[in-house]
Amino acid sequence: MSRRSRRPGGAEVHAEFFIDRGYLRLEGFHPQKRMTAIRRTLLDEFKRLSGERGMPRALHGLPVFQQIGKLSSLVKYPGLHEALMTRELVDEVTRLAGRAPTAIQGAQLLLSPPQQGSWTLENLNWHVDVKARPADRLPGIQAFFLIDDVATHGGATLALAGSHRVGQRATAAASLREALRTPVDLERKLQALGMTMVEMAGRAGDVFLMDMRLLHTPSVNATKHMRMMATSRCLLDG
Ligand SMILES: O=C(O)CCC(=O)C(=O)O
Repeated sequence: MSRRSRRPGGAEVHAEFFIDRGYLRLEGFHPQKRMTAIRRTLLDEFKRLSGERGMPRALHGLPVFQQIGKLSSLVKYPGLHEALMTRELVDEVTRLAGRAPTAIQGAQLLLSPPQQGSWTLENLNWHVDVKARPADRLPGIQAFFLIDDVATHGGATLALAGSHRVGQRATAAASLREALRTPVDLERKLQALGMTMVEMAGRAGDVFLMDMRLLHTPSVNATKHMRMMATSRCLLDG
């Protein structure tokens, strides 16, 4: 049994929070022991690829966010999907969505090498992975898994809680685009739009479930530790 934290009110409070903010953090959803086994293999793979150089040769000279895609494609962990996207988690997704996913994409690693540079809100890659049609209908729920502890500014995915409703408000969408382009005083500007920035940092075993209409982006790993996360998308038909 996982040691998932339960807030007062349980499932209903979870669902209300998810509908309002567009995400939910399930602390300690997966047991630490399961994450440790995956983490060890990933670290061994990283060392094997790096040799004496401290960084895999294939990453040299690549822009920060391309390093994530490259490193994640070089490392394999057979059984990753089954270890992370468990029946219990699919049930949680189904409860939140109010219907079962029609397709679940295989889990993909999200690995960032250590010390990518200074942490910044400049030049991030804010995006959504699917178009919601109609805009007020949940198109899917994306799960983000913490395989290792991820510290603040340790390369965790960033998401904009509340941005799932912006598709229905053209003026807010324009203000948001402008705020993200010039991210000075960003927290205050987001607050004025009813949004908050969520950094998916936390402990190994935590899972974040995200409404796929939420804007999200990779971030810079400014720490000395490799960022070890994974993701899987649960798609919902009309
Ligand atoms: O944390 C990351 O590397 C970003 C992940 C992302 O944007 C995605 O999976 O859609």
